Amino acid sequence: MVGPTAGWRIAARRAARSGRRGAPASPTFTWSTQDGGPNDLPQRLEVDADRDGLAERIFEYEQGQLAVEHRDTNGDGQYDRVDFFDLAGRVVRSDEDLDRDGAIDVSTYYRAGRIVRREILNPDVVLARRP
Ligand SMILES: [Ca+2]
Ligand SMILES: [Ca+2]
Repeated sequence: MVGPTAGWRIAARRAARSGRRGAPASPTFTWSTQDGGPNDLPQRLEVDADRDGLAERIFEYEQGQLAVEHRDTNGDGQYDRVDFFDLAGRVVRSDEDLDRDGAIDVSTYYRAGRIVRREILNPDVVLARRP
């Protein structure tokens, strides 16, 4: 089945896989939709994998299509990674806040799943993380 319903399922499956180690098996899914009508489209999905009331992942949809995902990768309540998707559902850009100060440090651009460009916005943070 093609359309928003399929998109929802994909997002839910992805979200279910994303639970941190040790988190309860059943995350809380909170959907927001446009109007609740028969052609309703998803607008936003919040996933609280450990059920502490804070969503670790927020999926935003445009015309029923996944467009942006905000992620709290370490569960500190701050969204430190933002992925942007193309119409095929591939990541085209990832913004990362490596030192978790709320400001993006690296933007990585992808084409067809491969990195084509990386913008270093905060060289100090990025260099400090080099092995
Ligand atoms: Ca949580
Ligand atoms: Ca930062």
